[in-house]
Amino acid sequence: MPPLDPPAPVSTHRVIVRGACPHDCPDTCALHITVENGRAIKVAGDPDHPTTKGVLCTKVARYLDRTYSDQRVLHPLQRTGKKGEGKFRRIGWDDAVRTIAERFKAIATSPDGPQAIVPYSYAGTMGLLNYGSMDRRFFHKLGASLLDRTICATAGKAGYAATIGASIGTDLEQFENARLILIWGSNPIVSNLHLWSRVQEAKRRGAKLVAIDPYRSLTAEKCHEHLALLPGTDAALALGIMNVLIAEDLLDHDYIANYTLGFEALRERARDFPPQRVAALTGLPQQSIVALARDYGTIRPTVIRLNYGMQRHAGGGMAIRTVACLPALVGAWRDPAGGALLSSSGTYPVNFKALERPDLIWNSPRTINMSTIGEALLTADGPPIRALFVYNSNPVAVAPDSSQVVAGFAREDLFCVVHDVFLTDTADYADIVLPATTQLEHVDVHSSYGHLYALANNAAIAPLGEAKPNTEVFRRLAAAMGFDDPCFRESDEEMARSAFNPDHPRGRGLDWDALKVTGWKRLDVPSAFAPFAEGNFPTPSGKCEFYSESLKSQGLDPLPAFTPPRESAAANPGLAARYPLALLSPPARNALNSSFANLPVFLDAEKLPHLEIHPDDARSRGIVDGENVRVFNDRGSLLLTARVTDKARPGVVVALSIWWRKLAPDGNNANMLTGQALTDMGRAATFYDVLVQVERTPRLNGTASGEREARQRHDRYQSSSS
Ligand SMILES: Nc1nc2c(c(=O)[nH]1)N[C@H]1C(S)=C(S)[C@@H](COP(=O)(O)OP(=O)(O)OC[C@H]3O[C@@H](n4cnc5c(=O)[nH]c(N)nc54)[C@H](O)[C@@H]3O)O[C@H]1N2
Ligand SMILES: Nc1nc2c(c(=O)[nH]1)N[C@H]1C(S)=C(S)[C@@H](COP(=O)(O)OP(=O)(O)OC[C@H]3O[C@@H](n4cnc5c(=O)[nH]c(N)nc54)[C@H](O)[C@@H]3O)O[C@H]1N2
Ligand code: SF4
Ligand SMILES: [Mo]
Repeated sequence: MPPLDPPAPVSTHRVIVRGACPHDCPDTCALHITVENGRAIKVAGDPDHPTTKGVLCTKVARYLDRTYSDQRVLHPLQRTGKKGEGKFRRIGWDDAVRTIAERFKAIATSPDGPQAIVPYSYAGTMGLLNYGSMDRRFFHKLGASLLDRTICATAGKAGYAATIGASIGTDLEQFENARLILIWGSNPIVSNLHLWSRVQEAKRRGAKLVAIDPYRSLTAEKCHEHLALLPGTDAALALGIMNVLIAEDLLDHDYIANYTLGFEALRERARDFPPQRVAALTGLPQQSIVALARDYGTIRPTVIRLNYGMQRHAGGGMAIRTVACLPALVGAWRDPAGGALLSSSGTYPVNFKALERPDLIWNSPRTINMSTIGEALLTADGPPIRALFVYNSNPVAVAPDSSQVVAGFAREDLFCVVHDVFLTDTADYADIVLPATTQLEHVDVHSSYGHLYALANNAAIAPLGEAKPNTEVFRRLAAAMGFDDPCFRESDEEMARSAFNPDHPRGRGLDWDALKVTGWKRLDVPSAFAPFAEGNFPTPSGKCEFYSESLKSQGLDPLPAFTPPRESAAANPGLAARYPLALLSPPARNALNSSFANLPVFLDAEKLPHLEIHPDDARSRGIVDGENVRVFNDRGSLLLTARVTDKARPGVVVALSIWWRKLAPDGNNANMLTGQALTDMGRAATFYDVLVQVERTPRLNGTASGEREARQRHDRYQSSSS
């Protein structure tokens, strides 16, 4: 086997470089990149890494298509057309950096001040350096507005923390030892492949799999049972399970007495949720609820894979909090293969203070919520947003309520910089576009939110064209702004060395110089990690909190509770009369949010954006399979091709996402229909709390013209990229 050393950027022989997948996926695979004469020729999973096991998803198995795509942006660009047109001319890096620094200085010294400048970034790359380090330092020193990064997970994170204390849960590697696995608001075949292989192993060993999802996802299809509840009713189901566990005394009294807080109050609350009522709230048969509770109360070990799908609703935080109470009631945490997993990110001792340097903040800046960027661009409280710097994100495609988002980005008086690998929907609105490196071209260090290994990503090849990593862009901008703190001169290697806190018990032995040679290392936790076998919850009380004083102090219900979706017949019957169908837009298999959705791996497989609709809902609207339909609500409308299928339960329609707007037949995607209302906890987006109506459309009738339109858009896009 060839040597596994970080190579010189150009080498004359073949080497394998150790890397890590940077995408927003819980699996954070360990990569082997084969490089020959300075060119990457193969990207494979590390066969020795215990969760990757040599397997990559189809997207990243074709990573070279991304890195060497002829659609890459390889030089800085300046806008020549109107906002949104995507017309640019090539400029030099010095020019680009000077232009940005001059605009930022002018805004910072104007009466509006530096808070009129806003960073906008999310998890385009999850490497700790390129996710958040030099960029944060730069904006803190500048005095820019802070960004609340709420687009994905903050409702669930807050809900889980209210019960458990931190994002710590069952080890992915233990799932194969479980006997009952509830896959709850999660679609691992699509979004967590390496957990799915453990679940399949458990199935082979005789475990029972239950999917809880309004949609018969690829995963639900492969489970023994599928409970297709109404969207946003998970907390009611969990309270119904509790009701049965208590009524039939299927509890672990000893665990409850020693390691939980507030059981008596919870018992009272659960009394309000008898199976009959829960059946009405969730749309599930009463006997399924009782049977599930009996299984949950008697089969050991039992584990729940929760994912973020179920928290994109008004009551999303409380839904996760409520489900997270279940394992303690039955003592499931006693077993390493029991308990629950939402995210493992809280297990890592990441040294955010060292990376991001919040001590550089000098002006108590305001915070802009990324989930309401449309509103913020049009009507911010305080100084108007005059400049936006977008990186690691594609808000014009992914942020809710596209009409407002697009109107905001189209403001001619907004100075917008976009740093990306491709000319995304967002880049089309930029004044300056900067070329970003892909993971093969830069160094980074990784935690994960699905397993328990730290990983190193060595640069496998030299940057293509004039592409630069995020860290280098902000280093250059800091220099141009005259920021002279030594922290702005730190190299990526120096920052990588400070990424983990070595004094933390779980961080022992996490040394960058060793990590970049070995590629990955497990956190210092036992191989049979059972974090809460004997309590030790990282909550204020040290117990699993059925009753939460901290929720109460925030004005929230201190007990698990059920809040119906904001857009539902229960909460808003008038709206539901006009728009009777709930729309879900969860991830499509061959894209990662909007990443990869411009590449052949996605477009060849998905072809056109679809709407999955139940035969009953289609029939009553006269819709036949393959026909184009208009999906609409008060926020906007979208053209999709109908797929009549009972995968969508009656009353629910599904549009797998996230399409690039400019590659879709009508130039829109599902976020035309999503709204900017926020969740109960964590100020997060409510992407799946959406009501719509669907009708046959006279426009674009027949898939052929839809496909032709899509192809024309695609060709226009290809010829516009540099
Ligand atoms: N291939 C691929 N993988 C991905 C992504 C991707 O885009 N593509 N995205 C990544 C990211 S950023 C994230 S956050 C994760 C998301 O990972 P998941 O949370 O697994 O993804 P989702 O598809 O959002 O949600 C999973 C399921 O939740 C269901 N769901 C929706 N509403 C409800 C509800 O109210 N209750 C219940 N019980 N279920 C509900 C959806 O129908 C869907 O099948 O995946 C990551 N992995
Ligand atoms: N309708 C609907 N909308 C959704 C969701 C949904 O399920 N339905 N899911 C939501 C969720 S869970 C999430 S997490 C968000 C995701 O939203 P985003 O975080 O915006 O994710 P992506 O769409 O993948 O866009 C990431 C961008 O970062 C770029 N990028 C990658 N690496 C780098 C780098 O090193 N440097 C720079 N500068 N750029 C880089 C990529 O090319 C890509 O254009 O979308 C949300 N939006
Ligand atoms: S996207 Fe997820 S499954 Fe695919 S290679 Fe990356 S970490 Fe692994
Ligand atoms: Mo996400």
